[in-house]
Amino acid sequence: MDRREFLIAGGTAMAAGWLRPAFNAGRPRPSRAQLAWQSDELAMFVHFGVNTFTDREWGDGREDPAIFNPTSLDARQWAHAARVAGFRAMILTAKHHDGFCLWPTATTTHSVAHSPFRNGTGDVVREFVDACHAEDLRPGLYLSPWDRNNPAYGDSPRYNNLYCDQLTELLTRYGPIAEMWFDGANGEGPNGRRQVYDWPRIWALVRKVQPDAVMFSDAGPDVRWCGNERGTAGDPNWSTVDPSVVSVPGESGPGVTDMLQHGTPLGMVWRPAEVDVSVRPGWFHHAAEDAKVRDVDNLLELYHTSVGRNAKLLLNVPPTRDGVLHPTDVERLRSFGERRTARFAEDVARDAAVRWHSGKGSAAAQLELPHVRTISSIRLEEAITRGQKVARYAVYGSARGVGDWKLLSRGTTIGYARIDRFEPASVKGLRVELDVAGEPADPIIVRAFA
Ligand code: FUL
Repeated sequence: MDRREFLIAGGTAMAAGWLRPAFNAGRPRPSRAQLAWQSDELAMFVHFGVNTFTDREWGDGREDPAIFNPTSLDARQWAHAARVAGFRAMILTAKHHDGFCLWPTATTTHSVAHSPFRNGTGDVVREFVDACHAEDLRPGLYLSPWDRNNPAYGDSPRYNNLYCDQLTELLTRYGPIAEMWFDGANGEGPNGRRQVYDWPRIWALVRKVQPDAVMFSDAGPDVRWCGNERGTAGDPNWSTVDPSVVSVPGESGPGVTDMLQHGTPLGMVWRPAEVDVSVRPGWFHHAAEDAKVRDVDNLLELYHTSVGRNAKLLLNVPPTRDGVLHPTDVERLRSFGERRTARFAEDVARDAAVRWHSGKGSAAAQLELPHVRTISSIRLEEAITRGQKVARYAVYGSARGVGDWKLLSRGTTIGYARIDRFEPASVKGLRVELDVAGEPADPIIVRAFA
């Protein structure tokens, strides 16, 4: 534990009326896999498939595999661009709603094996996973349950078997998969029938074959959708949920979006939020959107409204028909990485002397910097290995070191990370006041940036 961590004990969260009075001893904490997932902070999403060639967002399943022909596919280029920008994981659409499989599956002929790609001997999932390893990224896969091509879809037991066979192929052929990504889309199949997915079976299969993978969906079970595709986690954002609010992916109902956005204060299950958003208007590449790639300011904003709000950012960057990322997207990724690195390069509170106070109903950390510094941003971190506790906080700065405190920012939850920006202020002293619920508080980390 470094010097900037300190214990804040005995605070209360009574001011926050929506909190229950105290944590119980069994409060949820992240698993090893959930911790690893969150500390990636940034993952890149890769939407690629027949839609790339038809210029559509949702294929109807009647695409001819012959259209899939990325002549210069280079997964290493995707992975390198992600790595350079500071991303630590990457997730590929192994199968989207159109049912076209990017790996040579035994379950259907609707796959790369029946396309001109590498003369029918190609395997995009393999190239993707190899590229992840080469660039030190953790691989994840999206296997859409909705399948508009497969004739078994809608014959629920039959399709569930086939879907589990597809999952088994993906989870047994390619080594460790860090994240399995599921959505709740559940439209009609080619025969007009609706499918009833067997989620307990699907989840149990993943858990059994790859116990270290996290599973994403509206209903987790390990990490949850943040409730929108705009790139913003809720504020507050608890990593805990009441799992009865959304028990299967795709469920709608009162309170669902609210819960996905904010979590449940002191909820009984640890299920942190993932923010999926595209760098372009669409999820798949469309040449018509080449001038609509988010700029660097916009990407930094996304970083603040996701990672800076206790969530993970899953930023989609779709390859073109050639099978490479567009130069504009590559450039934006690189600048995003550079701007972030420059912004957070020097933690001016690193050598601060830290004192902490705790008493009945209040807890505060006080830092004294070696010199007066101008700061405009602060990053707070809870020790989430012991759960999430802070319900409210306020940050004050003092130009003299102590006394004459001026409010710099205030907010609700912290969790893994909370990043605030404010008008530049000259400070020698920093004071962070916390409301924690009930029990003794745990170490928090305070970082400050120019
Ligand atoms: C949704 C899909 O319907 C979209 O096409 C996209 O893949 C998005 C990330 O998830 O459920």
